[in-house]
Order: sequence, then C-alpha cells, then structure tokens
Amino acid sequence: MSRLVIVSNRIADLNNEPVQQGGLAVALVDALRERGGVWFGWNGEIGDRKEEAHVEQHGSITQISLSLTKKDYSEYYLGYANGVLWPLFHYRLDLVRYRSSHFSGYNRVNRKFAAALMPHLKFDDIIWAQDYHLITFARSLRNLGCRQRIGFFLHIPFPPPDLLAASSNHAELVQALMAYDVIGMQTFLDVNNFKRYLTDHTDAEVLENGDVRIGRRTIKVERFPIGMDVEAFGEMSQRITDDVAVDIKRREVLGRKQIIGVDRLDYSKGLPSRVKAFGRMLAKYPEMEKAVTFLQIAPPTREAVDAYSDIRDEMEALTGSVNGKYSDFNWTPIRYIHRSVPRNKLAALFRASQAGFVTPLRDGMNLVAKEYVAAQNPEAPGVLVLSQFAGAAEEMQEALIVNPYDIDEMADKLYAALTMPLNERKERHRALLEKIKRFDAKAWLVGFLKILEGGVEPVPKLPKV
Ligand code: ADQ
Repeated sequence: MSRLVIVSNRIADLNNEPVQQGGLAVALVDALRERGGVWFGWNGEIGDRKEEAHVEQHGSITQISLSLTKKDYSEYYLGYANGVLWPLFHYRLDLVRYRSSHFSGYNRVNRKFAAALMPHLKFDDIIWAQDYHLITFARSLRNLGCRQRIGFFLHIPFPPPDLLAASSNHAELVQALMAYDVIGMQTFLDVNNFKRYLTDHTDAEVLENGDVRIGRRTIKVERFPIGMDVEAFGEMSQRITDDVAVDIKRREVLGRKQIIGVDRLDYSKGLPSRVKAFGRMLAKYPEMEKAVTFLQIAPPTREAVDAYSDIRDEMEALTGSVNGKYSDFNWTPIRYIHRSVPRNKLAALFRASQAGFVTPLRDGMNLVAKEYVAAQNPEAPGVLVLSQFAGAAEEMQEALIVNPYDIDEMADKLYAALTMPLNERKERHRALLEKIKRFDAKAWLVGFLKILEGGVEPVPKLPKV
C-alpha cells in the first residue's frame, strides 16, 4: 500500500487525543496510523528566523511542520486565504478585501510548502491536500518535478461561476487547481458550480462520465460529503459531566427546554439572524417565555480579520437586547458562551437540548448538524432546524429546513421543533441517523482515497434534491 501524505494549513495535534479535535482529525489520523504516512503543514508558529522544516515521528506517522514569517501570515493566511477566498467562496463578495501583494504571498507560501515537502516524498506516495489554503499547492509541486498522484478536498463551498469570475485572479486559481488529479467537493451544487465555471471560462471539457479533460490530462471531480464518527460521538454524548447533569435536573424541575447552537463566531454561520429568530419566536409565541432557553456557544476565530470583530459586536448587542427585553430573575433567555467547550461536554449538551439550531448563510457541509443528530437519544430525540444553505441540507432533508434570511420562517419552525409530537421526532431522527451513518468520516476517507489511488467506485449517490 502506498504511503499517504496529508497536507493541510495547520498540522493536527498528534500529542492530544484526536477525538478532542473533531471528526476530521480523527478520521485522517486513523488512516495515517493504519497505513503509515506523513502529515505536513504549518505548526502554528510565527517567527522571522529562517528554519528548516521540523520532522517528528509519532508511531507510524511522520509529522513535518514549518513556521510562517509575519509576512507569510499576514499575506497568505489573513490576507488572501481568509480575506479573499473565505468570503468569496461563501458568496460574500462584499467582504472580499483583495490586494495583489496578498495573492503573491499566497503563492509564495504554497511554493514554500511544496519546496519543504518535496525532499521527503517517495516515488509511490499519494498526496492529499486539504482546503482552500492550498489551491495552488499542486502546481508548485509539479513545477518542482513531482509526478505522484495529488488530490485536493475543498471543505468550503465552491461559488457559482459568475461570482468567482468577479474576483481577481480567478483564471489563475482555477488553472492551478487543474494540477491536481482528483478534486473533491462537499455537494452536488459545488461540483456543478465548478464544472459550469470550467465550461464557461476555460478550454477544459467536461466528459460524459463527469471527468474533466484538460489538454492531455484527465481529472476526477466528485462529491464526497464529509461526515463524522457517529458511534463514537453518540457514546460520548451519554457520558454526562456533573455540571451538565445539574443543569438538566434544574430544567426538568422548571419544565424548561433548551435550544442549542454551536459555531465558530464566523459571519458565514448566520448567528445574528439566529438570535433575531429566537427573539421573534418569543414575541410570536408568548407561551415560550420561560419555557425555553437558547444556549449559543461561539468561540472567537480569526479575530485579526476586520469582518470578525464586527460580528462579535453585533452578537453582543443582539443577545443583550433580547435578554434585556425578556430576562427575569430566574430566566435568562439566551446564554451566550464566547469560548471553546471540550468535545465530551459539547456532545452531552447536544443530547440535553430539544432543538439544534444550525442556520449558516452558506456552509461547505456543517458537522455540527451531524453531531447534533448523532448525540440524540433515539427514544426521545430533539429536532434539527437546518439552513437550506448548509451543504448538509443536500442530504439531511428530514430536518426542519429553513431559509436563514427569513426570520419569521425560522421563528415558526423553531416553535414547530419545540412542540413536535414524539412520533414525528423519532421518525425524522431515524432517517437522519441512517444518512449520517452512511456518509460518515470513514466513508468520506475511503471514498476519496479509492479514487485517488486510481479505483473507480465513487461514494454512493443520493437522488438530487
Ligand atoms: P467549520 O467552518 O469549522 O468547518 P463545522 O463543520 O461546523 O464548521 O465544524 C466545526 C467543528 O468544530 C465541529 O466539530 C464542532 O463541534 C466544533 N466546534 C465548534 N464550536 C465549538 C466550541 N465552542 N467548542 C468546541 N468545539 C466546537 C469547515 C467548513 C464546514 C465543513 C468542515 C469539515 O466550513 O462546512 O463541514 O470544515 O469539512
């Protein structure tokens, strides 16, 4: 079996239990442990000393990492990856802050990564790059003579062609992407957007079997919906910590339900409209006063990018206004926690919540939606309220699907979730659970690697919705 080389912007923390780091890290670390391999990427350090890549052995996994200079961090990470690609790929042209020096920095760091990895490669390695930070990485490797098979998975959405074409350097970006052999995306919509761009803006030909022909090369472009380890998360959700147990007891005594939201504090996650919808529900359905609490966990992220500090202020003002209007001495309608929570506690909190409120304005997949379902007690499950613009909605149609731009609709569906009869809750949950099991972390990984290694079986296809 050939060696797997994972490349990502940040390396996984192999000293900590991967289960604490989330589904993706677990799946990838497991695969690396099984077959032996390399994890390559940035170690999270910023320093101007010129240093060689650092190599560490963790059992069968070789970890190779390097630091970024301040200039790299500012141009590649903050400037281009998170100041241009993230908003652009989440359909937010209004938030794109383009500077040509940032694009140069992005390409420079991709070349730097390629040059640092190249000496460590074996001739039959397969290489798998993760996400939008590494769009031009394969091109840089190819320029250094790399002939191995290289795959790419985009964890975030791929925008419609017109939107992409409104950005600078779109032609170069897509051309660089074509240096990969396999390109994986989360949804049918993303794959279609990409292929439409190719047809409308390039000489590439989309063949009948879905492959893409460019010059003499053929590239596979497929949907591989990412998933999580359903069983492990379900088990974790039943190991309730003492503080969560006390909280559940108290709510039982008061007959009070809980709605939960868990997201990085990112403008793509639709947090302000979620708070507005909760406030609207209290206004429209007065019987919900004191009968439900909304727990929103939203740790800070990328605070050095302007758009992120704006959303923090907005969230504080909105939660303050709902709480100011409705709070009583024994009820605070919104509990807003602005920090990270250990995964086992998160799982228990999902299980203890009667509704999961997941309303991104645009999201590649959204693993929180899947985690919420995995954590439910099948005999008394809560209800998932899910944005139609999360990649997860392509599969998870048995959730209550909402338009996150329609506050009234969200308020009504939230109310419907909290008042849904047990039978319907169980039916919806059963169907959702089956889907997330079918498209779990393992299926994602095995499906992608099979194609990357030259196999022919794509992941099972669901009917288009
Ligand atoms: P993210 O944008 O980070 O991922 P998501 O898929 O929801 O979004 O994953 C977030 C993960 O972080 C989940 O496992 C969640 O439990 C965890 N998390 C969030 N807030 C937390 C908190 N306060 N404490 C602890 N853990 C927390 C990107 C894309 C997604 C895509 C994933 C995977 O934007 O669309 O689903 O990659 O491909």
